[in-house]
Amino acid sequence: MTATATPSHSALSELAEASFAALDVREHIQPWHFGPVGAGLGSIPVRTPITGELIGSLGADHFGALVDYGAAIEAAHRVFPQWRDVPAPARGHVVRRLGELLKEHKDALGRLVTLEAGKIAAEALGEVQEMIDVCEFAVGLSRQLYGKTIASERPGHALRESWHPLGVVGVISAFNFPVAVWAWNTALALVCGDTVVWKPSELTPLTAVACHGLLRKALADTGHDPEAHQLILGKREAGEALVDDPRVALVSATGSTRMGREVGPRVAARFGRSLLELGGNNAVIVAPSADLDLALRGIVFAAAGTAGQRCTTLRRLIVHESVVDELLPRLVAAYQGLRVGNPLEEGVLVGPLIHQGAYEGMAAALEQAQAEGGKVLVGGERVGEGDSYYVSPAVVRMPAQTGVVANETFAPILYVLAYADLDEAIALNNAVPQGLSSAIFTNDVREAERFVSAAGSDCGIANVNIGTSGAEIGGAFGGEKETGGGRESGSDSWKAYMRRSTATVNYSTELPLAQGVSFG
Ligand code: UN1
Repeated sequence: MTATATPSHSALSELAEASFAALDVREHIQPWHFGPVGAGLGSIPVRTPITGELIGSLGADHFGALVDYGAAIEAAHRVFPQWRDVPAPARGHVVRRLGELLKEHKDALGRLVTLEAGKIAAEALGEVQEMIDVCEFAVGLSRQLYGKTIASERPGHALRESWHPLGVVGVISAFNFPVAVWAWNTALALVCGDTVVWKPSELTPLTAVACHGLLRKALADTGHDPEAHQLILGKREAGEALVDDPRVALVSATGSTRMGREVGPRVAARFGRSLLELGGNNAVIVAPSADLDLALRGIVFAAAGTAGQRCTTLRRLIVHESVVDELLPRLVAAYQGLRVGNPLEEGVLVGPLIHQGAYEGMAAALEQAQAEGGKVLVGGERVGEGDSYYVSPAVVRMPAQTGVVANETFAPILYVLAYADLDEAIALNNAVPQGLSSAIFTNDVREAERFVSAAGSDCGIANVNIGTSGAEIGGAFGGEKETGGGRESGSDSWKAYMRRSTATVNYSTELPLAQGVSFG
């Protein structure tokens, strides 16, 4: 593992300002402003994990805008009836325009993602591409919000289901996918006829303001009220405003299981809906017949990519005992070749952890793993010093699936376990509280099909011969158990953003009752 030099602070603030200016959204972000630190603009700090320093600040025209979350929800609620009545294909035009703006500004927005979340450029651009993809999906969807017609048991009656807009959708998103997860929710919610209030992670407010500006520009360009999208910046209180407000019909929240444990019951207590995408503890099984070259590449991207900070990150490697001794030295060598450092620099594959807390979480997990009999084969060290937290991704051989292995530590630690037969491997895959993503590397069709069958992986995502991360937007995304059960993005996930209405229309002159009931 090699480290690269960290850039100077002022260079990064200049880059942030230039990238933000290139988006050309200044007039669409009121009441927000972005400017250099110390320009007296406001109170929301913009930091970069690249150096850990402030690279600017966000402020508002009036203090109220910073704290009046209720006013933002009220505005989204007020605009909803008018947005609901726009025909769905015309709502799709707004999302198409958003997709165009994202294509035009892909580089600048990607750079902001790198600056605020610390992702390497290739992954940041991939994240913006994921937004563009979901916009394209949503535009098509805007002409395919299909209901069902059902054969009525009564003569002269028509029975059908329609899908109607739900209302205000609250989106709570996490730092690690600061823009794509918002786009999944917002592109779908908009074509479904909902208005949106977004509470981004407090760690990534600048990318949020940038996306807010791009969407409001898309709304204005297509002749619609920009108030259909609202942004609330803040910490826990901002999320709580969405969770507790009965005007918010659906709360779609991405984050830790701990967060979801609070959000789910609170939203349910007011009979609101929630869509939860929470922690993952994803495993790859490497079977005796696996193509080890393929497996190695898949494993390294899934485990060390994004510095281990994806909900889909590979955290557990379950290797057949006949190949473990061949695979592990190759894995260790691949890890030794990973370049850790400034994510803006070409050739770097692993950027920084988001903050000190993430580093401390990783150090504590490694300590616990060793106390539970684990052996660190490579990595796990802090690279560099100061206010930024770079680490070398770690591989830890574990004697068994012990306590620490059952936890999601949001950092690049890969625990390795050996197995003797497939039943055991599948049992290990399923024996954690989380259920997001999983994969098997095998060239045996029986094993592959078994893994993706009902008796196989219990996760929302079960892959064959690819890693656990990097899902396409076309499938439904989400997981079971402590991952929260929600499904976002492709397939028929849109149904979560609409309400279903069943209509029975009697076009006869009689009034037959269902179930043959005669009354009087
Ligand atoms: C997340 O980490 O919250 O499948 C989302 C993936 C990405 C999305 C990750 N498409 O890794």
